[in-house]
Amino acid sequence: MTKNLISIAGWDPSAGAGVLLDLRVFERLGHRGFGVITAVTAQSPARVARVFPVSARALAGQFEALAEGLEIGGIKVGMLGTAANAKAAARILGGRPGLPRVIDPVLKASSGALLLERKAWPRFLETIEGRASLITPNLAEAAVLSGLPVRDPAEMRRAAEKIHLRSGVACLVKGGHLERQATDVLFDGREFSVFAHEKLARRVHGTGCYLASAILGYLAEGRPLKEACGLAIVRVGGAIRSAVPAGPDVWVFDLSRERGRVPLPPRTAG
Ligand code: PXL
Repeated sequence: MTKNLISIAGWDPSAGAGVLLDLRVFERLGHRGFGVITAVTAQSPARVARVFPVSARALAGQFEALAEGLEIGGIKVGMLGTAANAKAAARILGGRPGLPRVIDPVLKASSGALLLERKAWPRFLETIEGRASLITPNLAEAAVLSGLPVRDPAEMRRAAEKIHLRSGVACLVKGGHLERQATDVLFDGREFSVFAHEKLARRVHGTGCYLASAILGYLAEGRPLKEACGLAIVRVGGAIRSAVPAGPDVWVFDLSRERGRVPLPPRTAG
């Protein structure tokens, strides 16, 4: 069941997000993790100070060399930095149609730094069209990608549907920033699934990276999309409870404190 999973994402030296976090999540779920860097960031858990994107050639070159000798079991895409890198990542995803592929459309850090240059935003869904199993925007990202206001579960449904319509990719809109209850809404192209969970009053750096990586880990095990999303959402809740403080109003995951695998229900068919 162990698969080789690749994270195509940014380098966060504080290890709270990006490739460094993704690999630990993959390994926590029993997989092997590999990384292709899209951008180097200078940051602390609280703030992204600078972003230094790598060239699209460097991105493609890393992947090609890695893929030569590796049987790939799934790909996660996170921060991309530039429009050219978004295209390079889309080309990679398009070349592996049978694989589980999860895109976390990272646009901006909570502290405001751009993690994808703004000129790539309007065509992002076109760029990735039909090339992934799932896209996982938060409320702000869903609003940018759909062009609709996204403030409550009804608006999340409309945005998920529009993002799917424009991209041909199933969409999980994450409601961690909703005011009261945290609710995530999945639209798979046919039906909606709503995942309601407790809102934990903690701002944990890297939550989106953790969730997308965990979903990929469960998809790579052969679980259906809805089940993979549900399991990953529960898993992230546990990880948030094990997080540790890393400054004023910011927490970070500490995977060494997450004991064992979260017990899983038996695999369902489909
Ligand atoms: O959480 C978004 C994110 C993703 N990837 C990298 C980041 C951040 C936020 O800081 O640095 C590399």
